[in-house]
Amino acid sequence: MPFKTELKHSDVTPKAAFLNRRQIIAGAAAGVMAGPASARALGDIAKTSHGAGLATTSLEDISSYCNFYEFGVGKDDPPRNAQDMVTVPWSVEIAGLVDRPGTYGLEDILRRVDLEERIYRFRCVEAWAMVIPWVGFELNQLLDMAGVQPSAKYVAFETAVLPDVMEGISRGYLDWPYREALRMDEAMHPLTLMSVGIYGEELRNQNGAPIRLVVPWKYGFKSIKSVVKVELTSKRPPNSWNMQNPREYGFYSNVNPLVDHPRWSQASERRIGDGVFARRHPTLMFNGYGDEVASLYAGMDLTREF
Ligand SMILES: Nc1nc2c(c(=O)[nH]1)N[C@H]1C(S)=C(S)[C@@H](COP(=O)(O)O)O[C@H]1N2
Ligand SMILES: [Mo]
Repeated sequence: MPFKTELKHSDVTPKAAFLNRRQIIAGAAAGVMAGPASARALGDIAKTSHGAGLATTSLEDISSYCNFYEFGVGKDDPPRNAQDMVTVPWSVEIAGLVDRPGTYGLEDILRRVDLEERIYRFRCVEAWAMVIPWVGFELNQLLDMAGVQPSAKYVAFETAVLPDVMEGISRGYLDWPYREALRMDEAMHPLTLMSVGIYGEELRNQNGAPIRLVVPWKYGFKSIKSVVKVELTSKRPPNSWNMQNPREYGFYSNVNPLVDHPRWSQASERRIGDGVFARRHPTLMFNGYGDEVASLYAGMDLTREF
């Protein structure tokens, strides 16, 4: 667990403030409180050294240039269309090969995990990139809470299906719910986060409120938003983009400059916020996290298992 010591911080106030805020909201008329107008600060979370030195993308860009197909296919559709999604209260069902299956309330989860801020590179399969200061906790903490059984080999995730507020649900470009999955070693890896905030604020709806996955060495579509279900399985689960177009989107989706998308190069990327005419940057193998994760794929042919 290479980041554990590096990331330890003793300030527990922010978490308490965050929990308290969610409870107050839950007790009030939730719908009235939802939306970006309320500041929804997570509190004064201590910065860690993870990602120090990377220039972060502005919150303005992170929250206005989004992919969240439940709310439309345009980058500016989610910020416009996601605001009616009610995220308090929220719970996550944990099912399948675990000792303690059940429905876990988000407040309960947050009370039991270590919240941290980590700055990660984020790379979309469409060859744009950001640097995002996430607030979250390691997925392995949630899995330990549920008690993973030895027969579990994969972790599957599902996004909420809310047809009343998600205009994309009635349209057929993806088979809902949005689904993603990780191999067990990927899911247990200390880099893999469940995020609940960005820049010290609760996640905005368009970024996957109130809880989403973040897997920084993989293309962005693996980082599934607004998660309501986590299922431990023995067989490899389907994932939405692979179901939609298996030729273009694989299961692993590791960032790899040497394996092009069938319709465009992955050798370079555009940084959101740089302006359209700015110089492109070379794509880094595993999005720059190779030292931490390359060993997970030793012996695999990454041009076939893309
Ligand atoms: N449920 C759901 N999760 C999703 C998506 C989506 O359409 N639906 N899009 C994915 C893609 S393609 C990307 S690049 C990231 C974008 O995250 P961001 O908008 O917070 O930057 O979310 C991922 N998670
Ligand atoms: Mo993406």
